[in-house]
Amino acid sequence: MKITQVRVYRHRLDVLGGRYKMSISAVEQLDSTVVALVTDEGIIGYGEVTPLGSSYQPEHALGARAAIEEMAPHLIGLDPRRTLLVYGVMDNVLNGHNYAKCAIDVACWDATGKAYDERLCDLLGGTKYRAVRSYYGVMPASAAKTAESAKRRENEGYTRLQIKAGGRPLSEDIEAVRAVAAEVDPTAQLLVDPNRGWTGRDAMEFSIACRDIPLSIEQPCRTYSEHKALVGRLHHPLFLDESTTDVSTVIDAITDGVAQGFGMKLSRVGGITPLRAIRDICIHRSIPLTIDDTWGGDITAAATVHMGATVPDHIYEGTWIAQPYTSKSYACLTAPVRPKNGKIPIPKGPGLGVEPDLHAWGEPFATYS
Ligand code: 0XW
Ligand code: MG
Repeated sequence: MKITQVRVYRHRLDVLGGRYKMSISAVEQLDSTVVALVTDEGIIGYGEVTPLGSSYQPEHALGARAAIEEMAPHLIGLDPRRTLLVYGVMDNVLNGHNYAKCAIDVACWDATGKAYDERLCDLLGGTKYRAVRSYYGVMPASAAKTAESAKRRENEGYTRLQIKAGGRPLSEDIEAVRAVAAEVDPTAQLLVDPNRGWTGRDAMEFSIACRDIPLSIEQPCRTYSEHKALVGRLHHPLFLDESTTDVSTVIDAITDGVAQGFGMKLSRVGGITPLRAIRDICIHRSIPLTIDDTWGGDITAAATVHMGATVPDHIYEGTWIAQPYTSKSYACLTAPVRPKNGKIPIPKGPGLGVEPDLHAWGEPFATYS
């Protein structure tokens, strides 16, 4: 099987309620790039990259399309089932830009699943589950409002709640988290995520002030070094998210004792191929991780759900997908990928199990052959 054409589609995704806010960035619309790898056997593989605006991470939508343009001509003639070989070609023609490589890599895995008539989760080692646990990100608000929305999500079936923090006086974060902890069931898994909005001192003060509450802290500071300086100084486990940019940083974070867990994003690390390596490293070191992405429609959601389904239960922290936060996405012919009672059913069918409604999508943004 050979790739004969690379099509790039562009979609606008709208945020439900108008705005998704984090400590130092907010988004209202997302710019999604979908890659379709067309093959000589009639199989088409799909992959997507949707950065969370341009300031959440160094990734941005224009960069994704520019990087795909640079790599696309080199993909023609390759067999998409040889996922490592395709990755090698991408690395040879372009250094870095993992997020753009993600869209191509996911499309290769989708095509592989379709070629062998296997679901992606089965290609990745198999699963015992029909659905994966999801978790909910509660946006920063007053203590009372944060507690109320955390309770609402718990009632919807979410057993893990991520409380967004940062971008305001630390005392307000502490109050909000204490209010949530008092409101939800003691068995709820709590994680506080300032998305790089705290200083190291904020993280230490927060951890002292909330010492009595079982929770984890995710990516409080901007840099890896700031988190390294926190080793031994927190009373809570530290998860890294934005700082873990590739497989190598994950290895460092584990061996340096910096991270006790990861908020892991498919596009940041470069797709299924590198994420599979990270999953395996975490299995061998018993490190908990989420399997998420920054944003995306059903293609990204399916990719993260399939991978999430293969993570052993004792280290699986759930999969966040953007659908509950999105009012408008691209059309698909298959059943929507959505959480129900806090769990996301694994899409049926080979590969990702998602079939775009190409008729509704119209003309591609670019085509390479
Ligand atoms: C909650 N998320 C997984 C979704 C947004 O992309 C941000 C992210 C996070 O944990 O930072
Ligand atoms: Mg995070």
